[in-house]
Amino acid sequence: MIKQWWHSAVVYQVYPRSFCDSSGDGNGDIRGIISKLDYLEKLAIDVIWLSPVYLSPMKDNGYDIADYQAIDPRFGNLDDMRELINSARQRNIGIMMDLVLNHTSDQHAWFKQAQQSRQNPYREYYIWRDQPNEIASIFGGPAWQFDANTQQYYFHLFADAQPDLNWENPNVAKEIQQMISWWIEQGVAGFRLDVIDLIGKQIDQGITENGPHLHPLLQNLHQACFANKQLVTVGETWGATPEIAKLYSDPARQELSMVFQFEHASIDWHPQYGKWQVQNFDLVALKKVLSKWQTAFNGDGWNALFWNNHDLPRIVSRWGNDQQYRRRSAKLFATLLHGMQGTPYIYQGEEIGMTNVRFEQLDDYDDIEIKSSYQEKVVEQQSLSHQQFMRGVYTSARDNARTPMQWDSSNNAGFSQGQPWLALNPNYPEINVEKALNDQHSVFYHYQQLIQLRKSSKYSDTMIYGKFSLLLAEHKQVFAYLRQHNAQSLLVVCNLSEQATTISFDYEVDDVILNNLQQNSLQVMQLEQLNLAPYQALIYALSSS
Ligand code: TEU
Repeated sequence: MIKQWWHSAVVYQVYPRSFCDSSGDGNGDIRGIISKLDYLEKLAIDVIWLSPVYLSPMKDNGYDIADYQAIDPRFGNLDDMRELINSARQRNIGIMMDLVLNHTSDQHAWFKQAQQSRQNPYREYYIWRDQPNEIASIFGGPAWQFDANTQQYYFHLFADAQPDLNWENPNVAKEIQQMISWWIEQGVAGFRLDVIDLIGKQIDQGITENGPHLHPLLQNLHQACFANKQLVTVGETWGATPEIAKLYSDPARQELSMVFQFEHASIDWHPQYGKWQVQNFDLVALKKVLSKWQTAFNGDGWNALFWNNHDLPRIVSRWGNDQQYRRRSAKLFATLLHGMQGTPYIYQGEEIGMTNVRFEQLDDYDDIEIKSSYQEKVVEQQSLSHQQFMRGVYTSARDNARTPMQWDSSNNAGFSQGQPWLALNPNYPEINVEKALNDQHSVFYHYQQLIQLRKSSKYSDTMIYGKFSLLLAEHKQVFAYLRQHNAQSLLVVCNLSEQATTISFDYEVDDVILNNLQQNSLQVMQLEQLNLAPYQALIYALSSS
């Protein structure tokens, strides 16, 4: 495998509206991010994935872009952005921009033009039909909105304020390529491509995901923008199987560096109600899915590793224990993920073990997906009761990840001097960055150690390139695996349960590299009888003899 700089990189996702507000308007901003670069440098991440900061009416928090080459005034301006890129670069941190290429905002100049008349040159930048078909919007309701002025329907896979671009029109690709090249000139390190698996759609055949034009479009994009530039690119692909992921990330095909697959992230979703009614967590199924992805590539693809992002609930609340074992289970999930092969992504607040939130009222939430799904499932179809839906919100809603970052125990957790756009999680006096930094056993320092192990230890090559093999595949509590590279073997052992358990391996320990419990190493040296405490996580170096 040809080594790439991003194989050993760790990415940190910033959701700008909720990260740090320097202006006091209640919204995080770019200068706020600049003020926290020292913190991110201390964590030792390499790349910041910046969720959208472009001009936007914020119907979907910036995933509805009105101008790809302007910064929304809530977040600052282009000078702030350039300063962020430069200040980050001085700390060897690259900026990964979020490209939303499937759709724009209905406030984008292209769409405003397109709405003028059927003859407008921008009309074909979007998708229009006289009659809607049966395709539904991912946010609920039909994917079609009637435009009274021109008497046709336009297509939108997300909110009606997010019209889909028509990628069958070569002018769309051309404009997008110019825009991307402009961002590359500004010095960014790479891109995350939002719902990229939707751009090859064939509406009239009812195909939205993985359409026939998808890979040719990406190859053109690569050639026009990414080739020979040492950028990192990651596609968001909800519909990827390992075979499909290879099409994107096989270096020989020149498309993307890697993709986010969501098989593990939707493993407990209900067949009918999806995330609004989750099913019991099944560890054996999770092990199966993740080890399938770990062993799918042999240099012809690369994994993106993540538990969290701005669309997913907090992992410590989801499959860990965010009460009695919060710190320990947060460290466990970190160990499990960072021990695997691929590029790890950390979502803001994950590194201090931030948890899901429980607001009383639906109105306390902001997310358009919550509102439109409520409208569809509770009000219109009446397939879920209000209480059932609220339970779904508490386990799975996107706002769980979007409450403001908890910096300290002062007013508004040090996030803002003003009125935050979304309420804070009331647990911020207990869970915050200041506390974490003052405690050498905090979740933060566990993440820091994992990053250090990957990037600058004698185990780096094994952490990055080691071959993965799952152990104890059928064990109902323990997730254990080996990573092997040349003569070196690492063993990762995690007890994902509230019960202690004893397991046995036929290996000899050379060293205990990481333990999320404060314990004398001698207590865990004997692998033929290894007693694991609830949520205990360990990484061993094994003897090669
Ligand atoms: O997400 C894609 C997407 O499909 C999500 O909306 C997902 O289905 C949902 O959260 C799970 O229930 C991307 C962005 O990450 C998301 O924030 C945007 O809302 C969406 O695209 C539209 O741009």
